[in-house]
Formats: sequence, C-alpha cells, structure tokens
Amino acid sequence: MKNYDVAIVGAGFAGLYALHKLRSLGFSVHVFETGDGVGGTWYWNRYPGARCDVNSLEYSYQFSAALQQEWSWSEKYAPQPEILDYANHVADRFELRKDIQFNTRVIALLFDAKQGTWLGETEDGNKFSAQFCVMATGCLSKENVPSFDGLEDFAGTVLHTGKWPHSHVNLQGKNVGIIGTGSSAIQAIPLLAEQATALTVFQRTASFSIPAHNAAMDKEHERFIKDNYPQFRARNSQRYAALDNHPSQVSALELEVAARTAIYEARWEDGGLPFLASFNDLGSNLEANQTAVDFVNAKIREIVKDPAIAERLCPKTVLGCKRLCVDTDYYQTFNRDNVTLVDVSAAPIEKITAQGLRTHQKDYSFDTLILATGFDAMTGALLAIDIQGRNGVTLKEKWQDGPTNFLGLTVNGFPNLFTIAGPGSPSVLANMIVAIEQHVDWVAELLTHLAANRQRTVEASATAEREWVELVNEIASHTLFPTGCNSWYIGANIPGKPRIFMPFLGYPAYVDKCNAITAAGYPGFELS
Ligand code: NA7
Repeated sequence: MKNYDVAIVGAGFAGLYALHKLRSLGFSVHVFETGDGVGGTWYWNRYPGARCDVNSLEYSYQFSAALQQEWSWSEKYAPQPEILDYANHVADRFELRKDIQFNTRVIALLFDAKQGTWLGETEDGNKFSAQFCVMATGCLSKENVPSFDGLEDFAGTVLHTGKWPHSHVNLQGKNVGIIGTGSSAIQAIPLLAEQATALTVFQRTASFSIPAHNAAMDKEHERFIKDNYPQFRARNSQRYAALDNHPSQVSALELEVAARTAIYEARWEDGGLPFLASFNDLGSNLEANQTAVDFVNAKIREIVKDPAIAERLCPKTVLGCKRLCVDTDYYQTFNRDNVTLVDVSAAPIEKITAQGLRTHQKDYSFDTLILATGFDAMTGALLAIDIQGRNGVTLKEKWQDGPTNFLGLTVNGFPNLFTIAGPGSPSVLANMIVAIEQHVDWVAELLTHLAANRQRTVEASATAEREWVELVNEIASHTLFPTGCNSWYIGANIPGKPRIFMPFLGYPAYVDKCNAITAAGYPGFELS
C-alpha cells in the first residue's frame, strides 16, 4: 500500500496549489482526481457561455510573480476554455502532473487512531495511507439532479450544465428544453437560443442578473496591473471578499431617488458583481435592498418587449441573497421568436415524459433536455466520500444537522483532515482563488509547525468548533442571507438538506482570525 505524507483529493485550483505548496516544503504529496485532467470546476462546467464572473486579473493565482507576469487573459471575464488552459499551464509549469493520479475517485477515508493516519480507498479498489488529507473537492462540484419522475424515460439526450460532455454538443436544428434559471442557465441560454431551433426555458424562481459588459482585455489596464500586481493584490486582500468591487460607504436610503438611480445606472453600465456594492446596506436592510430590486426590475421591463414575459422574469426576492448572476444578453434573449419562458412555480413540473415534460398544466416536447439545476453545494462533494473519523463516526453522521467545523477547515473527531474552502469559511463569498491560497498557506504553516515540533496529529476541539459555528451564524444573522430566499448558501436547493447558512461572511476579518490562531500557537486545536 502506498503511503504519503499528504493525500489531496481533487486537482482543481485548490488541489493544484496545495500540491505545489506542500511538495515544495518537502512533504510527499499525492493527488487523486476523478477527471482525466486538471481544473476542477473549470474542467466539468463546459456548457456554452461558461465564464467566470470575477475579473480575470483578479481570478488567478498570486503565489508566483513570474506566473502572474507571463499569463495573459484575452477578456475582462475569462471564458471557461481559457481558465482551463490556465489550469493546465500551471500544472505543466510547476510539474504537477507527475503527482496527480487521474481517473481515480476516492470513495472512502478511514482514520486509524492508533497510527494517527488516514486509510483511503479508491473506486478501483486500491488502498493508500496518508498522515494528512487535504480535501480539495470543490464547493460547486456535486451536481444536483432533481428526482424528476420519468427522467429515465426521456427518449432524447439529457445533459447537465455541471457535467457537460467533453465532445462537441451540436444543438443546431434541435428542440431544446432547459430546467433552471440560475447562473449557469443565464450564461448558457443566450447561446443555446442562437443554436437551437427552439428553446423552452422552465423557470421556477426568476434570478437577478446584471450585464457583464464583457470585452477584450484592455491591454493598457493589464499592463498597469502587471506593473503593480503586488500592490493590487495587497489592496484587494484588505477589501471585502478580496474583490475590487468599489464598495460604497453610503446607504441606499440616504439619497433622493434621482441620485440613487444615477448610482445604480452607473453600476449597471460598469456591469457585474460590483452592482451589489452600489450601497453599503443592500445586504442588510430590506428597504434598501428593495430599491435595487426595483431598479433591476425596471431594467427587465425596459429590455423585454412582451410585458407578460418581462413580469415573469422580474424576481420577487431579495437581490443578492442568491448569488447574483452576471450575463451577456440574457433578458434580451426572451425577445427572440424561438424562445419560450414557462413558469414552473405556478404550474410545477409533474414528470419528464418520453417526448419532453409535463407540468400541472400542459405537455411540452423537445429532443434535448438540459438540467441547469445546480449543485449540492459546499458539503455535497465531501459527503459523497465515506469519511470515517474517530470512534467510527462518519462525517455524514456528524453533519446530519448541518456542517460543523472550526475555521471552515478542520472538524472535531476528524484529525489531520483539512477542508479547503469548506463550509464555515469565506470560500464562495470571496474571490475563490484568493480564499484557496489563504487556506493552503495556513495549512502548510500548520504542517510545518507540527513537523518541527515532532507532533503527528492536529484536531479542532469541540468547544472551538461550537463557538465557530455560533460565530458564522451570528454574523449571517445581521444580513438578509439566511432568511431572504431559498439559496444554496443555506442548503435550501436540495430537498431534505439541513438549513444552515454555510459560508463565513467576512473576508478579510476571517484571515485575521486564522493568522491570530497561528501566532498564538494554535488555540482551539489539540496538537499531539
Ligand atoms: P443554481 O444557481 O443553484 O440554479 C439552479 C436552478 O435550477 C435554479 O433556477 C433552480 O430553481 C432550478 N431548479 C433546481 N431544481 C429544480 C426543480 N426540481 N424544478 C425546477 N427548477 C429547479 O445553480 P447554477 O449551476 O446555475 O449556479 C451555481 C453557482 O455556480 C452559481 O451560484 C455561481 O456561483 C456559479 P430555484 O431557484 O431553486 O427555484
């Protein structure tokens, strides 16, 4: 049986950097990856229009100054193929592939308390052991396939946006149905509508979307950032969510309507996620939020010509409570003759039929069904592995009422196991790559500390864990996130999933907490 200092599960951005960092510190490291290539999220999500909603110059690694200088992004928001090229470039440049085992799914991890090591098993029946496990399994990687009656009876092709085929999908001349109107659907729909003969969109909840105004990379701006990358990164690391979103210090309720609208107009013209930072209370005050809702709904009514369709597209929820979408011509697409919008909240989907789909009102036919139904977010990929900690307790049992851990990184009862960008950390509510690098660096420092002190195990204490979960919830309770909508942040998109707000709201305060723990000699952890 192979034995490693560190086993990493996943070769996405977290797994790649963890491998590079820990290997460079002298640990023996091995990565297990289900896919046949690197890239994680950007390896699987290949649907038409897939693109990052964070600026290219920010959504990239900063651990290597040379890498930052040599890589060039072609657009303001990078398309999926380019991000995947980048992941491959990183894998080659830092010679990572030799320690990555592709086409290998880890199915079980068992903690051997006597040895203080993890025993792992892969789907092909092979076993390995490792002193430490780094779970780099991704926050949005376990796709959600709703249990529609009759799905297996569908005579045509079923595709999921999060597991899009690697071969070319030709939708020319096809009659396509798509279920879901979240970020993935909103990116895909305009392109699907161009390709397909007919496209029927089944919408349960309308989403807010802000135009990306994507464009070719401004070379002058790129040059400026490249010349100042360390300062640019340092500044961003002190900003909320580690993003350059130009946060306003003003309440939406402080201004007269005309002045407020002018600010929304300017943010709409700039496009993208910074819209959320138009005012300082959109995430915490319902009345303030309503002003943003009204602005976006007025835009939808302006763009979409048919008033009835426009009304259906106008979200009735809190803006930003679900992940804000960023699009290119999403609302405009509903002006096309070949696109139909069906509201499946009023008349829910009853079943999938051989020819299409039946709602409580009507039958629809199509030959390709696209599920843009999202993910079992944040915990899905971790719980898909049979992880057994001390005393035979599984992570599934431990998390039956929702994820509990310390710093979003370590779980009491599961020593030497780290969840990169885990629930309870900023992850999906921060610039993900920045959050990943911070987690990996923190873990690397801890493993170095253990080795220097001849200690073999580290485990979060039950008290630290309880207090952390209370803190995560306490912070969230001051915002509209927990109660404003049924989001995947609270597990509400998966029937039966415990409802608990999962991300830690507050980068960079989170980093300060992690650093303080390192500086103080790891209070809240038992090192032995
Ligand atoms: P999302 O944002 O979770 O969207 C999933 C969509 O699928 C959403 O519109 C759901 O409607 C819809 N859905 C899910 N299950 C059903 C059923 N059973 N019937 C009808 N409609 C359904 O996933 P995405 O992949 O778009 O985006 C995930 C993240 O990736 C995104 O937040 C970005 O961070 C990138 P609902 O809203 O639940 O009514």
